[in-house]
Amino acid sequence: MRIDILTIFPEMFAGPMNESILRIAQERGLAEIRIWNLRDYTTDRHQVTDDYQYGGGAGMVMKPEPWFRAIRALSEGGRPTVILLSPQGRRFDQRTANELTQHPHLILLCGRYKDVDERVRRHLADMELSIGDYILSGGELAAMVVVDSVVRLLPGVLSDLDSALGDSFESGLLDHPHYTRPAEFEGLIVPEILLSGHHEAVRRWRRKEALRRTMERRPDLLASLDETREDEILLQELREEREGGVNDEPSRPG
Ligand code: 9D3
Repeated sequence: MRIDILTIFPEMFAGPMNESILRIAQERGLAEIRIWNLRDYTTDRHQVTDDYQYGGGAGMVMKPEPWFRAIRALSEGGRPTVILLSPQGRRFDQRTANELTQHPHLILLCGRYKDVDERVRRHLADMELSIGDYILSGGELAAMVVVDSVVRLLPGVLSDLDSALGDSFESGLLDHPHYTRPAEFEGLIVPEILLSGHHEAVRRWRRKEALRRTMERRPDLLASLDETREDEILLQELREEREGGVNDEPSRPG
């Protein structure tokens, strides 16, 4: 997969794109990620990318010409999928990440200032994405989020061991708690069942704890869960524990 990123702050990408999973994906030739400075596609002496908005009002708008020149230059040999990162975009989610793995060439446009000229949105972008309902200073961090979540899904990037299949959201539930050694740390113990060696009991405990967390923290996810007979039983147990007033959530020591 080829990913081109257009930005006026290319240096923001140096760290995240060259560490960990994204570095491995590139070293293995599974992803080719290129960062391009939008200023290099201006034609004026001062390499200006923004201007005042027609109609007046505070806040600058990104000029259309550099975007159009850049996309033209990066589109040789195919029709890339162009994605504008903006607060007006559809919310990016795991389903969209999965869908984007099917596109061999992505171009991500990182907006800055108040907005990009509407003609960029209407005539260059195939898709407009936001990463959530909070204000960022620009599209760069959002682009990094999208790249990270898409590239780790490409076949061959993750080891079988931490393959994306076991991930939270693939199951539609939050993850269950995890523990590692020691079995007791300053009096804090690991749930006995995890040390028991009873694989079926461990599996059931994990499913129940995943359901518990989802119920407590993200009840919206439960609404679209395709409940098995086991889930039904586990959820009933959780409701009964609630009525009994049992609260096993650890509290932060003072
Ligand atoms: C004037 C109202 N604001 C729009 C909601 C102005 C504004 C805020 C933040 C304009 C641009 C930005 C910069 N943000 C992004 O470019 C952005 C973003 C975000 O702020 N939140 C979540 N996802 C994204 S993707 C790009």
